[in-house]
Amino acid sequence: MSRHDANIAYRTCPLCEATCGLRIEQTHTGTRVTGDSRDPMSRGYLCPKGASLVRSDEDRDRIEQPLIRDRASGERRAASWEEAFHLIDRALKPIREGGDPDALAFYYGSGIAHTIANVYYGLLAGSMPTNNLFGSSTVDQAPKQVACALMFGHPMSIPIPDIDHGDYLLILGANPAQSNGSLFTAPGLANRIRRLRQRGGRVVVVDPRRTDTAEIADEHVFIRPAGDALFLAGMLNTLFAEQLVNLREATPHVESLAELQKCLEAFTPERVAQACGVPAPTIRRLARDIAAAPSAAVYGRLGTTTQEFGTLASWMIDLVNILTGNLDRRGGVMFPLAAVAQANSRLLGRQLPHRLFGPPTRVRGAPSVSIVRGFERPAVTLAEEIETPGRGRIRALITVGANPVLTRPNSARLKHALTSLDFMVSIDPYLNETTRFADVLLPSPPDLAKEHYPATYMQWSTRNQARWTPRSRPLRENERCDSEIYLRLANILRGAGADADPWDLDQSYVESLVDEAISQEGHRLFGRARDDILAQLGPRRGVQRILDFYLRSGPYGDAFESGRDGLTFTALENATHGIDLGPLQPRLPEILSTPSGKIELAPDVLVDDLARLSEALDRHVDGLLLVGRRHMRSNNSWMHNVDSLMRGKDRCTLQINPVDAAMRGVESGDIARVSNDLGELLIEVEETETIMPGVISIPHGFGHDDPETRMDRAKLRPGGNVNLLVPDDGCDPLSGNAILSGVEVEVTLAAPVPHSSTGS
Ligand SMILES: Nc1nc2c(c(=O)[nH]1)N[C@H]1C(S)=C(S)[C@@H](COP(=O)(O)OP(=O)(O)OC[C@H]3O[C@@H](n4cnc5c(=O)[nH]c(N)nc54)[C@H](O)[C@@H]3O)O[C@H]1N2
Ligand SMILES: Nc1nc2c(c(=O)[nH]1)N[C@H]1C(S)=C(S)[C@@H](COP(=O)(O)OP(=O)(O)OC[C@H]3O[C@@H](n4cnc5c(=O)[nH]c(N)nc54)[C@H](O)[C@@H]3O)O[C@H]1N2
Ligand code: SF4
Ligand SMILES: [Mo]
Repeated sequence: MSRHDANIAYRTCPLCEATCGLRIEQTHTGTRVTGDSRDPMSRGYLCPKGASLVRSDEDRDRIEQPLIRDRASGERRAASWEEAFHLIDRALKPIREGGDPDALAFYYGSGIAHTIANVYYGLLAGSMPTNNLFGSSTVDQAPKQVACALMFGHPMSIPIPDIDHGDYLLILGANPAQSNGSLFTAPGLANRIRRLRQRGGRVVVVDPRRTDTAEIADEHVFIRPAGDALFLAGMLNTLFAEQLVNLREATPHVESLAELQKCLEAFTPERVAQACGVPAPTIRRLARDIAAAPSAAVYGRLGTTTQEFGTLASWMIDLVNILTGNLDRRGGVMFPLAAVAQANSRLLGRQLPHRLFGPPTRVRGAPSVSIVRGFERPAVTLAEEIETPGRGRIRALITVGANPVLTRPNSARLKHALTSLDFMVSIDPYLNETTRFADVLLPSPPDLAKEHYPATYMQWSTRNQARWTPRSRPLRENERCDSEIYLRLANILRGAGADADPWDLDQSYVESLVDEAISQEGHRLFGRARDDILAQLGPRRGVQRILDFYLRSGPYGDAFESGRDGLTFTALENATHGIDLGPLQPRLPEILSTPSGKIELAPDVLVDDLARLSEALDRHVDGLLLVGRRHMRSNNSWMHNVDSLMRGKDRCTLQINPVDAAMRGVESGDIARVSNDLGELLIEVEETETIMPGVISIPHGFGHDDPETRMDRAKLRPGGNVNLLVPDDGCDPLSGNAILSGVEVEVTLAAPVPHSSTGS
């Protein structure tokens, strides 16, 4: 089928990390979205969100042109793009010229990775001299990136399960049957898990909830929230004690094995069992099973990172992979090699040791970490950096694809802090709980009007592939492409003004990419003529030209050498269903860029943090511990305005074990009050045996009761905002990541279910 069939468009679904191939067909009854059966990765798989992409795009509550808010009256009005950009320029001038660069802050949300223009130009706009760079990375995966940077040298060097060839998979704190996977691009992950088992393999899920993923696994093991590092330490201890360590191919590449063994000596399975909630014999058995499996992979995700021992747990997950000889090995965990901007490859130049830690934050001295680009400050420190007077106080904020009022801990505090800003700009298609504080809201266009390439997620894909998505429809008169929005904003921030040509900045950006490559020893383009490369990049501009540059200079590219085979943007453009670049291949030692050039098994900062872990061994908890969950039909705080996804029963419920429910006098259907020192929340009770006693679960992203927003359907079923209960004063001390899991709360009856008094 040609790309140019007027009624059919193919595109990569931008809504989650699975990056499924979609087929979008205009029929006489409307638009139909199905899975692209010829996509080399997803092979026809799609989920209800992908199937609702057109509905989401056509949502009448989406903002179509810039909105300006009048501070005095609070009224909002639609404005032209020109007026909006000129207002931003005027309002930011005193901040830009005030001699305090930290007065300007950025907050990048999860929306950023789903648009290719965000990945390049959004960050370009953010490359200002401010230290106040924030984002959802530090309510999410920062600990994993910090652990991998310390062990392997680069924060993008995250080994992922080679699931299609593996014999054993241990999953901790992830529920891909609902989330479709994260830091692990493998569309239809639940089907891949089923196939692994059909091949005779084994899948074990370790989670305080018996999740949908656990339902399709061989075994489920309950674990206390934040117990993972202790549990994994017990497994590692077993591997050493029972002489099961077998590094296989990694043997010549590791450093500090003896130190590692020593620092884990105290964490015997018997010693950790009580605190992590997993019996010692189970810990030993799982360690033995992994060591004995022909190949095995341990995969941990959100539940293992958004907790007080996030970096330790992330480290230990890969230690189990390494010590059982499963790193960089078929069927184990492997490092992908993406076609575009694989930042950790020596093919793209000498890999210098990565500077991971930046200056600590101003108010509480929390770490800032370089995990994507620039040093990111922990999201949990955003409110205090706005509230606390002095040099460096945030006075202006730019948010991009983010809704931190609902997604960041201590929502009430952030909401209040936002009212004290001098100026706020948001780039987002919705007037939501956060963007309603913006003085100017710039709407990103709907997905079908966007070009796309999932550059970020291909760095964590279980098979190497490349797939380009052209616009499925042209931009409408009022719409501006993301590239233009960011480039104009970047011009303003640089002092070039609202009228400067955005494409001049694009030109100088591409020139800087070429200059960097040709001057970097070891890069495929080292020593090449700048003009020759720029000429070959030809008349394209924007993300297409940047992608052409990265593809051609990347590991599969033609290196701009005539007559040489290799990937180019043109080749990709012609491949309607994408280009399959094959299964993952071993990358040791090419991937390593630590100071020693080896895998650092026992980095000092991690070993030192074990003292904190030891203190958790004897901790006693009185209350219930809160964890989250995700549902296939939701997407963090957004997509709750799409009817087709919101059908069915309420999903924002309090899941509680019947034993705990009985002790607190609540039952299914009651409205419970969930509370702690920080706040309280009223929410419907759902009793279920699938949750561990002592633990409750509430999903995040709800609480759509703010009358100032424009998400009318979401408001009909607002749900409660769990982040009213999650404190922002703590964080994982190594990565600065938020602690979302394991927050202590109490549950009491607020209002009984109407029928309970009649005894039904
Ligand atoms: N308690 C608790 N809190 C959590 C979590 C949890 O599990 N429990 N999960 C955490 C995690 S993992 C994350 S990633 C964060 C997410 O936190 P956020 O990134 O703050 O939240 P999202 O709801 O994903 O916000 C995405 C925003 O992008 C906008 N958007 C959609 N499409 C586009 C587009 O094309 N362009 C632009 N510019 N914007 C777009 C949406 O309207 C929405 O406002 O939440 C975190 N918060
Ligand atoms: N449908 C849908 N898909 C999504 C999203 C969405 O909102 N909806 N969000 C996207 C985003 S931003 C992300 S980051 C990914 C996340 O993808 P996943 O990592 O799969 O996230 P969750 O589905 O929240 O699963 C986390 C699991 O951790 C468990 N857990 C909580 N605390 C602990 C703990 O201390 N230890 C252990 N072992 N487990 C624990 C929870 O019970 C839950 O089952 O999903 C992405 N995909
Ligand atoms: S799984 Fe993710 S990428 Fe695939 S269709 Fe659903 S939302 Fe889109
Ligand atoms: Mo996330």
